[in-house]
Amino acid sequence: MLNLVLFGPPGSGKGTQAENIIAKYNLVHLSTGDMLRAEIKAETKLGLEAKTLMDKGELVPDSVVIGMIENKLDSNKTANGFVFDGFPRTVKQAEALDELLANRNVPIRLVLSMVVSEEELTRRILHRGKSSGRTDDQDESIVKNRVAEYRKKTEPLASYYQAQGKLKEVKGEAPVEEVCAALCNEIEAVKHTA
Ligand code: B4P
Repeated sequence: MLNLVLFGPPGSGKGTQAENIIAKYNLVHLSTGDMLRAEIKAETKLGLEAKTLMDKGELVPDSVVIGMIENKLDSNKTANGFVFDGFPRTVKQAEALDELLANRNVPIRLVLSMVVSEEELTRRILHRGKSSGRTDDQDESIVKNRVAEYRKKTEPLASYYQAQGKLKEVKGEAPVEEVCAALCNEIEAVKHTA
């Protein structure tokens, strides 16, 4: 099973590149952001609670996203592998994911980290905000808070995965096709390893 994590700050290209990678390698896309937005759209209790936090640019509680991921792993038992997009975002989430995957004997093979400057992240997200309808994409102070949450709670995961020898960095400011090619080079290097 080819399990990959797409890692990087908001706006670094995780969702964009996940689409390319799942199509090329026939994998299942697990985006916690998309799952939360689906809950918001369906106006579930979970969605309404998540919306309050997401609209401020804050992370939702670990237990919520871990539960969502566990359900998806169980409902996709025959998948070739998963692309985790926007998950894990805290050390607690990363530890939970390692445990869920260890119980299923299908560990993470590669963590692809996309490096993009703060200026470019803000530019991309505010640009997307003109058409995405996402309230968290439309206000510069919310975008800055999302990046600050990333620096404080998510960036420490880089050393967590570095210590496992799974982290590979890719320059994320090139055109989408070039970033995709760089990510695929890294995937090809691990694809046939155990
Ligand atoms: P996400 O949905 O994960 O939001 P994101 O980080 O902005 O998405 P992404 O990074 O995938 O967007 P992309 O760069 O592809 O999370 C939203 C919120 O949900 C979080 O703030 C949090 O509140 C909550 N949440 C989600 N998961 C959670 C978790 N695990 N724990 C707790 N809370 C969680 O796209 C950005 C733009 O850049 C696009 O317009 C794209 O077209 C453009 N772009 C991409 N690549 C480009 C390139 N190479 N060149 C030019 N433009 C590019």
